[in-house]
Amino acid sequence: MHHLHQHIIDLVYNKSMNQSILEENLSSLPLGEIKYFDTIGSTNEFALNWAKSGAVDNCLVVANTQTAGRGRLGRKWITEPDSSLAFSLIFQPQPAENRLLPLFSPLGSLAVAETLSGHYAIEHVKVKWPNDVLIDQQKVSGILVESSWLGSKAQVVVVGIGVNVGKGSVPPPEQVLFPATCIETHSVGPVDRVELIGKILKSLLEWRKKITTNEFLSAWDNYLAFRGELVHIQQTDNWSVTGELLGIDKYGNLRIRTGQGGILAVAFGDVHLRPIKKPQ
Ligand code: BT5
Repeated sequence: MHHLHQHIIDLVYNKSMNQSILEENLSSLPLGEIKYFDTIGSTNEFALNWAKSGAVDNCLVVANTQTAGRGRLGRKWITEPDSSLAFSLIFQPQPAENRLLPLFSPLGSLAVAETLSGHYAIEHVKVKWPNDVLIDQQKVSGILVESSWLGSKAQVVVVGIGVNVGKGSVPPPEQVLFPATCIETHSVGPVDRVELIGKILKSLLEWRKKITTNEFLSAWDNYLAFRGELVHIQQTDNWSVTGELLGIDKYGNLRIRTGQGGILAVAFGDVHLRPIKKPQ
């Protein structure tokens, strides 16, 4: 019953998203073509295929709900209808960007973090390296960057962003590995998804121009969660490390001070980062 009630609230406030509303509201941004779907498997999957059949730089795929939304490593991303934002932006990387592919996920998380704190006055917005945006240590957004390659060059980079907007978007605790939240739990009033995507995209496209600069890195570094804290990083296989989280370097690697006092750079890849609670 509670869920139904919430669904109706989400419908009333957030439903107004469709092809023409998006085109109209995003017309001031330097985007390519926009494709909106009420239901889709995964916007990232669609974007990768679309790129193969001619989508140009900055084309955008948006969906109201995804039936096979994906996270990293075959994990799932849950996109509830009418209350979530799910979209993918297609980039054809410039040569300079091709050397900095690991920074595209930070590009997405910076845009989301900056939008939430700058435009929606939400406090305690942080980025959990490498790709989650947190509010009060709970996940509000996830970013999945996928690319298709020609030889050693990425031909296409797809930046996929999922954001929990209304309360109906938050998956039940048993379906998530890390606590989840949504924007409207923390914002003053209801949040319009079309307005939100416009603000995120504006920030993202602006920061893309600066992806090679220190300004970009320090803006991103400012949002880094767990700095100075003890964290545990686990890679898929047998490798893991525990140490103090120091920050990121110019390639987007995470810097960790290990127990032995050495400093380690952990590459963005398939990693899990967890804070370690200090004894009281
Ligand atoms: C991510 O992966 O966080 C990347 C999510 C990217 C989603 C976007 S939506 C548009 C585009 N199209 C796609 O198909 N994907 C992208 P990862 O770090 O692997 O986290 C996945 C984990 O987050 C899951 O295993 C769950 O534990 C949790 N999770 C799933 N849905 C969630 C949600 N709505 N809110 C919070 N946590 C969620």
